[in-house]
Amino acid sequence: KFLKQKSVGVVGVPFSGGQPRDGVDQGPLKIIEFGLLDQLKELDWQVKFDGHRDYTLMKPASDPPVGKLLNARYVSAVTESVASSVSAHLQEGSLALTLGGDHSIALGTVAGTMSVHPNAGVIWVDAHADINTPESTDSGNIHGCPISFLLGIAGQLKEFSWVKPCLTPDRLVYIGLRDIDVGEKKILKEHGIKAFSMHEVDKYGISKVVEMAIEHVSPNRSRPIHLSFDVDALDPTVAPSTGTPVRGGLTFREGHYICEAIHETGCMVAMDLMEVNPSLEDDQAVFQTVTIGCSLVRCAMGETLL
Ligand code: 4U7
Ligand code: MN
Ligand code: MN
Ligand code: MN
Repeated sequence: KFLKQKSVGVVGVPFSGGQPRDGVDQGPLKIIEFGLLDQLKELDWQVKFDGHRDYTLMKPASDPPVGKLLNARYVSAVTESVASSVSAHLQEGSLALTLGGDHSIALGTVAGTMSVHPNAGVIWVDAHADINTPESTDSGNIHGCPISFLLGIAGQLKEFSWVKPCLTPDRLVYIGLRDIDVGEKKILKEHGIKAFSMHEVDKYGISKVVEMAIEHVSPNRSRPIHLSFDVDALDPTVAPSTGTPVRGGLTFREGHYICEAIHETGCMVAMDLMEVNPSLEDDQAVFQTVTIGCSLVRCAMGETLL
């Protein structure tokens, strides 16, 4: 509906600067090694892969904390570049698929989407709300903050001067939340942001939750959808290799159902798959996490069970 052709631009972002644990930068490499690009071709997508870009070239020689924020200049430079990659694919009428890397990258992907589809809605699937401001963050890790920058509630930081507020609170919805900081709770309330925590998933079931989430950000499927999927939304028994696991998460099927239902809308223009860290847990856990990451993407891009 919002794409010109069945083609996908794949942006691999081997970046870990939004959080302290090494290894998440190897996510894109492992996912592609696993064969995701061929799997998408099998689904009849024309695949354009940007190649494994080396973002370490953008690392500033010195990057002292900006208030509490860590690696602010580095995150800003990488996300600005990601925004233009995503934007270029969308401008050509392709879907943009971004593989992370830590979730700070979504500051770039969502900004890129909004530059081409300014009224797009965002479905953020995550155990966490990632809406801390530079003031509210305790950790200083920017992967916990991207949404506040997108909404324009982060204040003006000269290090992030390229970021313009591009998302409104009514075009954002969460699924899977279960570990929200006190400051984040206040922000969600204050701005009336729609959120389906694991409590609502238990209460209504995943199909009702996804239907309500889609209707919220894309009423009658009138708006393009950006899906930002943090694998830690899934239960750690299902996707163990991630930096900030939280128990009580989505099951294997619930995760896939979300992707299938979003595909069925025909509105998805961009997807992020974030926080896969192949250096955490054992080989079997890594295999399990990379495997599920690929199958989530395939489902969002049209793979069906029958
Ligand atoms: B992720 C946290 F304090 N809220 O800000 C923070 F609990 O992209 C976690 O969802 C952020 O994995 C998690 O550091 C970011 C913390
Ligand atoms: Mn996240
Ligand atoms: Mn998370
Ligand atoms: Mn995480």
